Amino acid sequence: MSIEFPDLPYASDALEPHISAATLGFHHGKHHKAYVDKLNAAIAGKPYDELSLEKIIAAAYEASDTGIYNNAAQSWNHTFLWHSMSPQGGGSPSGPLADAINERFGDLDGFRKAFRGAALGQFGSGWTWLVRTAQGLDIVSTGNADAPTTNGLTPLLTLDVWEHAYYLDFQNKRDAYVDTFLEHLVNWDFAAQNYEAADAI
Ligand code: MN3
Repeated sequence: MSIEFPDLPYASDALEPHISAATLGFHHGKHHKAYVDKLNAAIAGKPYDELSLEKIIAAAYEASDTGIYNNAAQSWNHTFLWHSMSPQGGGSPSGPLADAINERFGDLDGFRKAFRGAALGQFGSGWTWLVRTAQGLDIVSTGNADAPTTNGLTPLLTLDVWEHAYYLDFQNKRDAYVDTFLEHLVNWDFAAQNYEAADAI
C-alpha cells in the first residue's frame, strides 16, 4: 500500500496574483511529489508499508528512522499546507476559533504579529504553525521536516517557510510572503474545522 500523492485542492493558478502558478507547479508537482515518491521507495516491502501516513510519521520518529520520518512528515506537511491556503482566503476567523484567537492574542492583529514574528524568526528551512494545545492556542515554528504532531500538538494552520515556497515570487523577501499569506490566502474555515474537531478528542 503506497502513500497517495494528492491533487491540489484548487487549480495551480488559483492563488494568483499572490502565489504564481509557476511556484505552485514546482512546489506541488516537484517538491511535494518527490517527498511522496522517496517515501514510497523507502517503505516498499517494510512494515511501514502497512501504515497510514500519520502512523508512519509517529513510528519513524519513535524509531529515529530519519530518512523515512523526513519524507513522511514533508508529505503530510505539504498536504496540510495546501488546505491552509484558499483562493477565497484572508479575512477573519469566526465562531469559537475567533474567540480563542482573541483570548490568546488580544485580537486578530495580535495573532498576525505573533505569527509573522515566528515565521521570520525561523532560521533556515521550516514551518510555522498555529496549534491547539491543552491550554488553548499557540504559535510554534519547526525546523526542516518536523511536524508538531510529534509533540502532541494539534495543528490548525501552517505556512511553509522553506525558500522553495516563495523564492520565485518573492526572492529573499520572506516578510512579504508571510504578509501575503496572512492578508490574502489564510484559510480560516480549514483552521476552524481543525479547531472544532479537536474538541471531540
Ligand atoms: Mn515546501
